[in-house]
Amino acid sequence: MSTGTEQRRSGEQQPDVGDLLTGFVPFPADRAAEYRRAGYWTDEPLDSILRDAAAKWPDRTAVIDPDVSYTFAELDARADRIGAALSDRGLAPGDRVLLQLPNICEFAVALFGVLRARLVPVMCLPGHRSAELNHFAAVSGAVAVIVPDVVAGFDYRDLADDLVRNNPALQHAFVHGEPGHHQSWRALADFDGPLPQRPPVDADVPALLLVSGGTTGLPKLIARTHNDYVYTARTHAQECHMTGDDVYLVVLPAGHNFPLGCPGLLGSMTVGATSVFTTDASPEAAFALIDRHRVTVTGLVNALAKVWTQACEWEPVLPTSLRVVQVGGSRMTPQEAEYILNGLAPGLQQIFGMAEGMLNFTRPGDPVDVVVNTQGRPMSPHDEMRVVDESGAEVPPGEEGELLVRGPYTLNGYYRAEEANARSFTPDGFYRSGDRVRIFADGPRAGYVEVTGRIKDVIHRGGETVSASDLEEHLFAHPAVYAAAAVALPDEYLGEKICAAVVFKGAPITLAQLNEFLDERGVSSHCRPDVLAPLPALPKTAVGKVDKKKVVSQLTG
Ligand code: OOB
Repeated sequence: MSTGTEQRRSGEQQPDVGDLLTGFVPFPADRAAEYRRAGYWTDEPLDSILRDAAAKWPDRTAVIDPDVSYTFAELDARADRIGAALSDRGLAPGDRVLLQLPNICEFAVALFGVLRARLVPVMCLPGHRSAELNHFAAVSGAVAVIVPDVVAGFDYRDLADDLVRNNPALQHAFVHGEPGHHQSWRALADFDGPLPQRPPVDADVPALLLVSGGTTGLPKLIARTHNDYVYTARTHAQECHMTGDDVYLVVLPAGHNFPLGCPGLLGSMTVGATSVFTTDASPEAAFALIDRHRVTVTGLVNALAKVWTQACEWEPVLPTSLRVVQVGGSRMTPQEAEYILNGLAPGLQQIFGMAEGMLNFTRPGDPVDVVVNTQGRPMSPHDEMRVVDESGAEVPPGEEGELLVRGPYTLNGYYRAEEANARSFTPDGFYRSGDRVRIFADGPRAGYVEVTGRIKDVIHRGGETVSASDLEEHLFAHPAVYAAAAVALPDEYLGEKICAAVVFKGAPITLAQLNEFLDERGVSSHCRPDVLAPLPALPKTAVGKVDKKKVVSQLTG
């Protein structure tokens, strides 16, 4: 099990990973030793999750989509075949591969196939387009891309052409479906040859690259090590009391940290649970699937959880087998949490997570007050959290500030991003999350976190700084409001003016009516919207969070 450690200890040569470690910031040796001592890091390669599941539960169903299903043994064998084929094509250990498949079983085959070949997948989302993909290719130096042919009217083969044209290192484009002039996935899947024999994996090197979830600028790459990601998936599944009787629905894009490893697909595998893939998140389709496969657990972003809850009022088939829904990704008010808890499933688990690592979540059995009013507590006893003010000094217990984190599965630096790293980390290695939080100091919520907004999500109106999330909470309290985003629009006199972009449940109200309501709630006059923009829906990011950058660009043309 601990081959990686032994190698480091004996000073033997590290297994070859090409240039993978260039621009990777490893865990410092003292903390790494501590995490190993505590038993968190087990020096197992990430793909051992599937190898072990196939050994323990060969005949159990691992993955299901509308077209196929594979047992753990079948998935394992398919991954080996893809791994062998990719190695045969000349892809070498440590090489990066952009992986952009939709939520289908082949996603799992590709992920594990890439890992079996000792390659490092870059986990792209189906919603990413040329700007993001070219950025990921350039930063990671990827040598290959795996895409579907056409999904939802978008031809990913054209995207592959674009990538090959712009990135000299990117030599291979594999297409699942009709390959056109690219290499076919089918040929890889049919390959009949052995996986090359290789020295053991060093579990302290990156296993995969996740993309950051920020909505400002292009996403950054986050190298997650074998040790930290195996620990995340396994521990999260345990902490959620998942068992082999559970069935997990992968409905958010599978390459996102949440449905992938929190506990998601990988966590499910660690306990022998089945994962069901779907590309259709509509309540009608999802409820039918949940019913058919008796799905017990799923992870949703806030906006989707609300849509599903609302649909429970009229859909003929209800998701009655759901034991718990995990909701995370963006701020959720207590009213929204209550709405979801009362309308969608008997259990709600709030998750405050990030691709960078750190996970907080409410636990099974937590009192309703905690489940509704907090975003949970840290996954690991070794997670270190500091809440600081603008000067970097820790605030008194229970007060708000920026969350800084460090721990056994939180990154120590973005991949190949020295400049961002100088800003995003403290000298003693804490990640500056940019999230505004409070950690409750006493009472039943003690030790639990409340996310109150983003540090930088403020509107500079005249000389005042207005918190967008505070205003959103007030907007949301109005009975006519279904969803709202407070954004800054440029203004000649004020610098920025406050715009409330609002989706109404029914007939819209006027700005004057809205401001009268805010006045009654005691919202000071400089914090009230100057403009009201009723919208049919708020634009979303690739994973389905409200995309404020897009809200602004929609409104400013
Ligand atoms: C998840 O990961 P990312 O990387 O897409 O986004 C992380 C950011 C956090 O820094 C925070 O700003 C926000 O998304 N966030 C939340 C939240 N969960 C995430 N803000 C308020 N309340 C929450 N519950 O979004 C993610 C990763 C793993 C599990 C769940 C979510």
